[in-house]
Parts: sequence; C-alpha cells; structure tokens
Amino acid sequence: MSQNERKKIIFSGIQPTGVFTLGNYLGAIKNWRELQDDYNCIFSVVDLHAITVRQDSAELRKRILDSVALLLACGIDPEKSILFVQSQNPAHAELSWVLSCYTQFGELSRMTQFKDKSAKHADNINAGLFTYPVLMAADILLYKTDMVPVGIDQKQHLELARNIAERFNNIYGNVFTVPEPYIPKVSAKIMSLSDPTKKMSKSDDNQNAYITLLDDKDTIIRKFKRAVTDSDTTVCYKEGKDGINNLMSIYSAVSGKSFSEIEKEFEGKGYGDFKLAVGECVADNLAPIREEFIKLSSDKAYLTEICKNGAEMAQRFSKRTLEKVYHKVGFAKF
Ligand code: ATP
Ligand code: LTN
Repeated sequence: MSQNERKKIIFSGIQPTGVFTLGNYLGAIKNWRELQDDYNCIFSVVDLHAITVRQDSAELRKRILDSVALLLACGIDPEKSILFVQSQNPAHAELSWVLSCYTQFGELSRMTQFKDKSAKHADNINAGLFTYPVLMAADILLYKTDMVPVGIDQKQHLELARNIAERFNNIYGNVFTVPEPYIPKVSAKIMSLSDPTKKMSKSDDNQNAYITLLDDKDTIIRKFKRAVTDSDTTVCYKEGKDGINNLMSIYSAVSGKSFSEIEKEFEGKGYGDFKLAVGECVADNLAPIREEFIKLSSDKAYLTEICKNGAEMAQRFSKRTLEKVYHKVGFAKF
C-alpha cells in the first residue's frame, strides 16, 4: 500500500449483555483481531444498545468493564486499534437522532432482530428496541467506515445502514461512506448447543446453550457432550443434521480443518468421540483468553485508562462527520 493511500476503516461493536460466547468470538471478535494490522480499526462496547433490554445498573457497569477486559484478552490491541465504550462518545446518540428522521417506520418494522426480541421481551417493547438499527447505523457512519466485521445475523441491519447512508448522500451530497459487511464463511452463525435451529446467544436463559469465553475445560467438554444432535451416527455435513453441522462448523473454525478432513477423521467413530474432540479443541483454544482475562480484569486502573484514551480518540475521529451532518441538515452554529 502506498503512503498516500489511506488504510481502510473498520468499525464493529458488541453488547455488554453477558460474557461473550464462542459465537461472538468465531463470528466477530476473531476477525477483529486478525484485521487490526491491515486496517484502521475502531471497536466499541455498545452499552447504549444494551439498555434496549432491561439491565441491572450495577451488573451492567461491571459487564462493560469486563467486556473491555475480555476484548483485550482476545487480542484487541489498543496500540493498533481504538477501543472505547459507546456511551462515552455523545456523537453516537446525536447522530442517531438525525438519522432516525431519515429512516422509515416500515423499514424498521421489517427488522427480524426487532421481531425476535419483541417476542422474547413482550413486556418491554420499547422505542429504543425499535430504533436500535438507527443507532447502529450512526455508530458505523460516524467514522467513515469502509467495512463492518459481524456475524450474519447483523447483515440486515447493515443493509439498512447502507440504505440510510445512500438516502442521505442523495439529498445532501457525499457525506457518508457506504459500508460493506465482512462476514466469515464457516462461522457466520454458530447455533445454540441445546437447540441447533436457534442462534447461540449470550443472553440465552439456558447456560448449556452456549460456551462462554470464560468457561473452564471441564465445563466446555460437559456442554459439548450434552449438545443436541440427531439419531444418525455418521459425522458428516448434511442438510437436516443441524446439530452435527454446527459442531463441524465450530471444529472447522477452531482447528482450521476442512469439512472433508473432519469427515475422514471421524469415519467409523461415533458422536461421542467427535463431541469430545470438539470440546478439547475449543477448550485449548480458549484457555489463553481466559488466563489473560483473569490477569487483566483485576487491573481497574489500566482498564480505565484504555477506556479514557479510546473515548477521546473516538470523539476526535467522529467530530467532523457530526459537524458536517449538522451543517447539511441546516442547523445553525453560534
Ligand atoms: P444478545 O444475546 O445480547 O442479543 P449476542 O450474543 O447476539 O447478544 P451481540 O453483542 O448482539 O451478541 O453481537 C456481537 C457480534 O457477535 C455481532 O457481530 C454478531 O453478529 C456476532 N454474533 C452473535 N452471535 C453470533 C453467533 N451465534 N454466531 C456468529 N456470530 C455471532
Ligand atoms: N447490533 C450489533 C452490535 C452493534 C454493532 C454496531 C455491530 C452495535 N453497533 C456497529 C457492528 C457495527 C449486534 O451484534 N447485535
């Protein structure tokens, strides 16, 4: 890359709604770590998004700092990337308001995450849950983001962010960069271990449905042993074998082996052997993250420093976009 060519910009976020799962890791965070050398990366713990579902205040405060520690433990390097907590840069909420006036009710009504979360939290279908994708668009568009590494569940939100950006640009000229998704091939959607037709999610009520990045080896192996599969006996990737397909995707993403290599490895062996191998491989992969988290999470002063610096940089980088937007829509400046 020539000196004049600017590095492309990456933005992504994760909600501090629980301990990150293997799904979060394989669908998003692993890519974040790998992209840091070649892109200007900005990663955020999106606490504004988290309160669209009712949270306990003390618990949320703890989870935010734990999330920062866990991202650092996963290899997000504050020397290379900007790591910050979303609420600490007011520009996100400010741009979100403006963009909500350029987003249609009908568009938001079609969002499948809104439909799923409304069904799950029928007693709290708040306006923030509905406008959640507008805030996500603001997150992305503030930083002139070129690429957004996410799991496939976020593709629809990203499509909406692109539409909002294009709509705004059509009215006011070239204000926003239109972002592209960056979605992994094998692990774009890791499924729940107890119901392989559902996404693995950190806020699932059933702890056996997900592996967290902080589970110990015994817990990981136990959860994989209990994973729901089928009544067949061969380890092969086939339609209708959701549970086995999911375990094969996990094993492939973690070990680097292809599906045909995995099928060969377990020829003539049963599901029990396969589940144990997946469990051991995942546990060995996650062990260094867990160890690093234990070290980092007790160093509150260090974590606070990272958050302060990150917020300052995020504010600095997003200031110009917000000013431009305010000017374009006709706000007076005094
Ligand atoms: P919640 O359960 O609170 O809704 P979540 O586990 O779905 O949370 P998010 O914070 O919403 O996680 O997502 C963070 C990132 O992880 C996003 O890029 C999302 O696409 C990705 N992701 C989440 N779950 C999975 C999964 N099961 N497989 C692959 N990627 C995932
Ligand atoms: N909505 C995302 C989290 C998120 C995000 C973002 C992801 C919030 N803002 C910006 C990418 C870019 C989710 O995972 N549920």
